[in-house]
Amino acid sequence: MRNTKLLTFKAIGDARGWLTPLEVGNELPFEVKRVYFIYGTQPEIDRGFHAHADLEQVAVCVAGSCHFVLDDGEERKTIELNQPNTGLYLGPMIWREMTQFSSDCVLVVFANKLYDPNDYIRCHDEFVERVKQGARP
Ligand code: T46
Repeated sequence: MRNTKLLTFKAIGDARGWLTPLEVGNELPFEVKRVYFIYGTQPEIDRGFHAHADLEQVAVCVAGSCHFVLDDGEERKTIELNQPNTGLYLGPMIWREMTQFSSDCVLVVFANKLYDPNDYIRCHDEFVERVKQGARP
């Protein structure tokens, strides 16, 4: 799907456990301006239901699991995140719904911009209309 990508990071293991490094310009494809964590979401709760007009993010499930339902205005697909060494790149104009959180899920999200509520498209009809009008990168 356009503007989304699964990223596989290094998992460096030894007798003590695992370490996954994320470096800007290597594993992370943009300068990071903001990091946030989502945790304590119960399995019956869904989140997201929006797209961003102009934001790049990488989401990493560092504990537990959750599903991302992705929609580029033409196709829809579901990705499960359940590994600390897997990242989901989300570019602009991708509708996302996060579902099926395990109760121990910790989602870490890296973003290339500071928080801007005006960047959110929260109406799916408006999102599809903007995709049709070519409002995609
Ligand atoms: C996204 C998905 C994956 C802030 O004050 N600063 C922030 O950086 C963020 C991300 C949120 N907030 C506030 C805004 C709301 O009052 O935190 C509250 C919850 O945010 P929201 O309802 O947007 O959370 P989700 O889980 O629906 O969506 C979040 C991100 O907002 C969004 O960019 O792509 O995770």
